[in-house]
Amino acid sequence: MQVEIHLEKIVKQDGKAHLTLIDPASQTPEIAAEMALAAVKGGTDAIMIGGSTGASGTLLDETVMKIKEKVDVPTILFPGNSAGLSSYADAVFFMSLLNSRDINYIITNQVLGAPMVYRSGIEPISMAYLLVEPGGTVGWVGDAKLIPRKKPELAVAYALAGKYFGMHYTYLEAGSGADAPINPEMIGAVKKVLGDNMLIVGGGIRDGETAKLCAKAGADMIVTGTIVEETKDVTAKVAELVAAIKH
Ligand code: 1GP
Repeated sequence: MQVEIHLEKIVKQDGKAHLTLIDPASQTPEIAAEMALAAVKGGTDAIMIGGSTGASGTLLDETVMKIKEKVDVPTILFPGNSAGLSSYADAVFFMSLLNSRDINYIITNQVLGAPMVYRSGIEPISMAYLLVEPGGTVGWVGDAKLIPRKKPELAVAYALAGKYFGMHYTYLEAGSGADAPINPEMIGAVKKVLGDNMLIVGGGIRDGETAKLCAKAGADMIVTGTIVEETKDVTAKVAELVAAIKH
């Protein structure tokens, strides 16, 4: 499956895409697969699999395999480091945490993981990963020099640098479970300079209204993770988010 082309088609067709993030460390592979199925029933377009801590090895492989048994939307790895790769997934967000102070998150993990991506044939989707306040666990783990919430011009400068490096996607990340999502001004300013390049926004989005604000401001894809873990009715919650962002 050509995942990048597939996602582009969805964004062209529906205006926006919704991605569901599942952290393999948060539940068993069986429950992860049930959550993925429920999210697909709600209309999610792809399942992202990863996390900053503990999303690796057998647990990761089994989670990807179980999810793939249940759903036919793309599975995309969202690795916290080079151990977050699994040959069973369809694609990987091959990302660099551009505003990290730690070279490991900018290039070293990517160098360590690249041969495995090459051998396994998982599709790499190049991405500039940008951490904005509050940043959460990933901000701490990735030693990010967090972009202040009210400094869109800094996010724009990073996004441009990523684009000029040839990265196809930009991800504005507030951190999983953030109490405030990326603000619309920053999303709009970044999308303006990205043009046709894809903009993903995530972190702290819990309801349709917030998802809609982010989408309207310029996000092409909205990621939600925590709310899917917390809600009892995953299908209904994802349906709410999807209905809010798609035309
Ligand atoms: C985290 O942006 C994603 O990487 C999702 O964040 O868990 O807050 O939905 P939430």
